[in-house]
Amino acid sequence: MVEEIMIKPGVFYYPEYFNRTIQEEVRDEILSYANELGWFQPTLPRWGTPFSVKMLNYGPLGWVSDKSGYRYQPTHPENGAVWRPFPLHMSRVWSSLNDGFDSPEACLINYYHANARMGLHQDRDEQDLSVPVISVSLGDTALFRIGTTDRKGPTQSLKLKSGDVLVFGGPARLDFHGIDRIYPGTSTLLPEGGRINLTLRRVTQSAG
Ligand code: MD6
Ligand code: FE
Repeated sequence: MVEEIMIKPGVFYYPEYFNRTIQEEVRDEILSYANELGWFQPTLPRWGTPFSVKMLNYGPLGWVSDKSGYRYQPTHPENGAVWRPFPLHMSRVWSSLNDGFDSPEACLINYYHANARMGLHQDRDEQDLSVPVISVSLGDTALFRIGTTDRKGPTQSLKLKSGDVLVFGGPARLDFHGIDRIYPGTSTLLPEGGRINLTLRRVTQSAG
């Protein structure tokens, strides 16, 4: 039994969608991956200011950001390695919750230490904005904020806990959102604490 809560039209929240065993499997895969390839440090276009989160990707395309801008590419920006394929549980959550949409092409992994955050932004680097983004949270609880397509519009907040899944699409696909803070010590999943968020996306135009 999975509980589904509509936050607003297009945004659906599934608390503890991944049980502890699955969370541990995904965690172990990510930690071995990070150990092999290393996280990359994204920076803001133009200024080159580092983000407070570190990143990696799974899948044929990965989201990267550096001085030349935001884009999707098949390789790690710091060492040229090809991204690993999607973990089984990530492919499964897409088939279950995004049934009928073309397969995902990218899975961005964000790692937050206790003081990291993510400013309000829109996800608009994908060609096909009709396909929802699916987000999975692991580790410490985070305060997620979601607004409207107007950066200054009203916002609502939601605490995302380890194992929680969010489907973000429909009329909300271009709504501004971000992570205001992490609550340190709220989960035992990650050996060094902090939070990992994975977002699965369709990047190129779906056929038909
Ligand atoms: C995070 N999430 O939870 C950041 N983007 O760490 C996102 O930026 C996000 O949760 C698009 C759709 C769902 C998300
Ligand atoms: Fe986002």
